[in-house]
Amino acid sequence: MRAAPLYLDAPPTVKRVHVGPGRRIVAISDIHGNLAYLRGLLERCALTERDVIFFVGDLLEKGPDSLGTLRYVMELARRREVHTVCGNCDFWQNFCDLPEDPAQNAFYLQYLVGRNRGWGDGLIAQMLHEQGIGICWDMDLTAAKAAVRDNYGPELDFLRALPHIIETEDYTFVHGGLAADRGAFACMKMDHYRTVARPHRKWTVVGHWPLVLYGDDTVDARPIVDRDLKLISIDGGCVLKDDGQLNAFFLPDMTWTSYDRFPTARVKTAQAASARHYYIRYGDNAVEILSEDGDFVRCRHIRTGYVMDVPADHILTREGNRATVNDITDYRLPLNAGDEISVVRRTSRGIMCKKDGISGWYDGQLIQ
Ligand SMILES: [Mn+2]
Repeated sequence: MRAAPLYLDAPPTVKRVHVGPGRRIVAISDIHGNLAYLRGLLERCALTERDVIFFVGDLLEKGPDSLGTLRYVMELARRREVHTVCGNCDFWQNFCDLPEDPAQNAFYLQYLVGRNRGWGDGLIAQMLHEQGIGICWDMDLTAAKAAVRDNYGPELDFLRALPHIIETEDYTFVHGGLAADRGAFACMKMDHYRTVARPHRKWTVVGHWPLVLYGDDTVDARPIVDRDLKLISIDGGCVLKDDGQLNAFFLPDMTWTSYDRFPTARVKTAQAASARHYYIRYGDNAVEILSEDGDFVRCRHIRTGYVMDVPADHILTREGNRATVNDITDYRLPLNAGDEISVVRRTSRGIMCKKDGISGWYDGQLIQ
């Protein structure tokens, strides 16, 4: 396939897919290079020959293995019916396909050397490592582009062919949201789409915006089915959130399953939900540190004034008593004795855990 750069304000490309009756659709979004989660999730889906898989964008970036994930999805698409929409982290053909431009080169250099602002090596960096090409500020980007172009033809072709929107008889799949008049990039990177979307004629499945960010005072990664908007939002925060999960949503049944890496255990004693709790999250995470006590710090959330004890290693940046913190809640999960939880982390003040997609704390002992 010849060079086909994606221009961000170009109209989105639409692919039409005929699914036919009686088949199960499996929708998965935002894998972000987490191949282990994808494998674990697909195992949990118990796929049959008649299933159709729709990847709803952001296969790549931020997670540990973008190249491996891309190759895995390409291989899966040879064996099964698989359709993939392009997410805002997926159009890396542009590294090779865009005309030479100093500003663009500066962006790619920053991305490569800065390891995607600290998230880690992404697709192009992995390809360059595989080719033995060093990444540094004075690297030869023209030579690097040629090496990627020459050695990754099938991978680049796969990315070039990704549509931004897929329409079936009954459903629409788009990574961010529908904004055709604003161009392809807007459809891929539509933040908090559910808060701006208008009702859809057809059920529309989106990823991109981690579900937990729609939550108010709890951390809830379960898919949202909004019947007024006919909108299904499925990004479980895989990779982006420390305790995130990869969701698979099944149509037409409107059921789902999920996968994460955390071991499960049963709780010995019941506990009631905390009466008051809050979720400090990305984008609204400025706090004042009030006091420090061992491996916890007492923080006051600047915008709301809410006071919460936070594990000290959740501090992302700090200047004096002002800090930003990684996503954290103080929600005490309502649990019955014998309930199964996923153990995210043990701390000196209880267990950070999840139950049925909701994150919180458990104060008691686990059944050994
Ligand atoms: Mn995205």
